[in-house]
Amino acid sequence: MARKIGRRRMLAGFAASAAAMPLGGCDLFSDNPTTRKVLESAEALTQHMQRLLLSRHSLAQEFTEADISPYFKANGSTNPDDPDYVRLAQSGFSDWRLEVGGLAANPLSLSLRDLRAMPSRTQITRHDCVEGWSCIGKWTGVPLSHILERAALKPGAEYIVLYCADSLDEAPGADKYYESIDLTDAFHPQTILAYDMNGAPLTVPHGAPLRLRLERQLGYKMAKYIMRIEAVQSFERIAGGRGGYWEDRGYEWYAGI
Ligand SMILES: Nc1nc2c(c(=O)[nH]1)N[C@H]1C(S)=C(S)[C@@H](COP(=O)(O)O)O[C@H]1N2
Ligand SMILES: [Mo]
Repeated sequence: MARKIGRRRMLAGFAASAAAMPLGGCDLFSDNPTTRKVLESAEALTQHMQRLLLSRHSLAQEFTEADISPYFKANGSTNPDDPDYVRLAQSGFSDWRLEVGGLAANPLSLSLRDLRAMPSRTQITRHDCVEGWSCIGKWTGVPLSHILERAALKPGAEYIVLYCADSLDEAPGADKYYESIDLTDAFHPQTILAYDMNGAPLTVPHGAPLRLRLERQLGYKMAKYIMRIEAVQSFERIAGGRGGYWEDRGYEWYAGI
């Protein structure tokens, strides 16, 4: 009991001091360096606590066929207009290849048929979007660990970057969608490159021909329309330098749930 009150007091104290901070509402995600530091250290703490409390390797909850959502919302890009992508989609992705490179001793170029011939994993999981909706779906694909083992990562590789075909920004030459994850998440058993959803090939709205499933993090981490993956030591010099399309626009890099 004493503990509960202590915690409540602490939270009340935190709320009071947060309220006292000289912030206009919209400053929260602005360039205010103090704000950024506070947010970044809070993010680091969340990541650290989650990994202490739940093991780095614990599994996200899996569901049954009966739990699958009858309607699964499609979000973000749902129909990329990139000319190369449109051409690949028109021929049923028969000419599409997943390029695997960067810090890899054995770079790969894999067709959908190659991926479908690899070991697969199927999982029924809940997708949580940062916007506040969730849907349950069944996903089948190749464990990313299998591909990375085949590619033989070189020493120094710390992150896997996933490059997508689409952009959410219509300006010519705009940044394309991309994401990055660390090797702990890349080798997690539920981290798969999915080509099937609910027992059928992935549709364009949901990321055809290949999308990431990363079940311990929020939806925006799960890159759709993947064209290329790269092992890197740092993502500082890629696009905005924060490790993802939405991260470059203020979202957290580690979006643990
Ligand atoms: N390439 C790409 N991947 C993306 C997005 C996007 O716009 N482009 N949106 C993200 C967001 S915010 C979510 S919630 C999920 C949506 O996946 P869904 O369309 O299958 O629901 O994809 C994520 N991956
Ligand atoms: Mo999302």
